[in-house]
Amino acid sequence: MRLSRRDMFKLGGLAAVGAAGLAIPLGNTVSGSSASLLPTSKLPRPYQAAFSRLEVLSPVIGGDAQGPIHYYDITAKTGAAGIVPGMQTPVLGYDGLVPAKRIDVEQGTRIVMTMHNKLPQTHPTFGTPMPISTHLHGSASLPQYDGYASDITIPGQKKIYQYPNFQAARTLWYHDHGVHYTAQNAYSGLASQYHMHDPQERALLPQGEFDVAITLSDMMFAANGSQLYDDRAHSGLWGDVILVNGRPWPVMKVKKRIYRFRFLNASLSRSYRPVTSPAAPMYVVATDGGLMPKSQNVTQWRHGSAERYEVLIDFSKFNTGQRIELKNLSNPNNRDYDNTNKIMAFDVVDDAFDKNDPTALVIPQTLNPGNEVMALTQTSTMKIRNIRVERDDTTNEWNLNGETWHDVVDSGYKKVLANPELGDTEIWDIENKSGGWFHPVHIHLIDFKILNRNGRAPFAWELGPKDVVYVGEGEKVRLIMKFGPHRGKYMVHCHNLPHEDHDMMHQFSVGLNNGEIDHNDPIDADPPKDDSA
Ligand SMILES: [Cu+2]
Repeated sequence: MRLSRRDMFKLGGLAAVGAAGLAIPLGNTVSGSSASLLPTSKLPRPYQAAFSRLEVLSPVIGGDAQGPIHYYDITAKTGAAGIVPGMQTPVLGYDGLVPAKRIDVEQGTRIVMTMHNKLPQTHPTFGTPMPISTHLHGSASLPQYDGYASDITIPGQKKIYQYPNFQAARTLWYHDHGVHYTAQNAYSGLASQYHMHDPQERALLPQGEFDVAITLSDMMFAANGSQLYDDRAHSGLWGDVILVNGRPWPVMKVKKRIYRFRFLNASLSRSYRPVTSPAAPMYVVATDGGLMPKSQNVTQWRHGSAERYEVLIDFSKFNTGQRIELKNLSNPNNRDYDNTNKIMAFDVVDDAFDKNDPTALVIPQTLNPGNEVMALTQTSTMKIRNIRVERDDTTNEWNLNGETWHDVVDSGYKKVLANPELGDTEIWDIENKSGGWFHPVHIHLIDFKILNRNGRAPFAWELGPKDVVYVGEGEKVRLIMKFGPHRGKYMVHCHNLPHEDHDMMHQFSVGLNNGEIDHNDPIDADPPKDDSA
């Protein structure tokens, strides 16, 4: 493992300096013009590719006495993607596709998804093992269908997942969560969006052509066009090529109206700070858990891995032929290269659109004032839990309160970070004393409200229901959440995936008393089946 001076400083020096918070400006270091080993002539250039929309997967439609059910049958397998012009990159994909197709569903329609693992025994590029576990991020699924990391489906098996879709409309995403190799699997393509609609969101926000999925990722390439993987002693992977829906820095044609963009940061480690140039009016309208109480005018936002922000961008005042770039101001402790300050571009066209569409030219102000999560308030009797996100410099392993997923496994999956009763509301303080890293922390099952960050108000773009919180350098974030509607064990982890895999993941239990049989045990309740037939 090659280490830069900066890494040596981080790995060796931080413990010696102490965790009191470093004032040294480690951030936004340009670590070279590129990370890929492609010849310069082959390296993708910004704004050469056309924007590509995520295709939508078609279900088999059925139902029972409780209502409609959509059935999906998906196979995780190897494939090839044309990311670098003139080259084929070996990938892993749902149905072999990168980007994988998206799932669209209406609230109240349940989904049954059969996931086949037809991957080889080892990763074709990285040589890592290929057990998978599929997590629908943003769904209050039962524990046995939540993609519990150790509930693995090995090559030759299948697992049938059930998704309830009773929650409010939101942007979800399904991605691999297999224990210790989530980073490689997601990096190679096992991820896509999942949109749940409801009548409230349909009435307020742009739909169809004007409701656009934007999955951000970053990648680096070997000379032969295959993916390079270097997580820098588990610190993170920072590619030099920014992809939007699997295309490098694409250009999208936009009409002179308001668009709704569902931004998902599917990068393993990189965080973004998107900004438009020239500035276009931007309003955040939904966060991880759906509609915010009120739309929030922003000029930029900080976007960590796995967070979703739905943003309205108004192109109505621009001229035909004008180009609006979506640039990336980045954040401290990313590794930035020549073109990682760019994401994509919008070219304004004069094409017709329906001016009677109420979402075309008017930004809605009030969205979902009655959201139950955003109505939660702290009381003096609530339990407060403190969670420290830390690194053990002797092992290069990350932990939560000094414990790792390894400790959970060693306990027979009994050890928990928290054990609220069903229906309890708690305060979680998540603290990052390190000056050298940021951690997007994801709590499964529930949506939470960010009460404050270092005692100050949350950022404007965070004023909605969340399931991932960016815990920046030296930050202490206070969250409030109500536990339910299911009992059982759920994961909590960092969503910088090399951190998660090594081994910054723990679990909490909801409503499980000591010694009680867990009928929704995430490993035993509905295990994968042989798929050789
Ligand atoms: Cu982390």
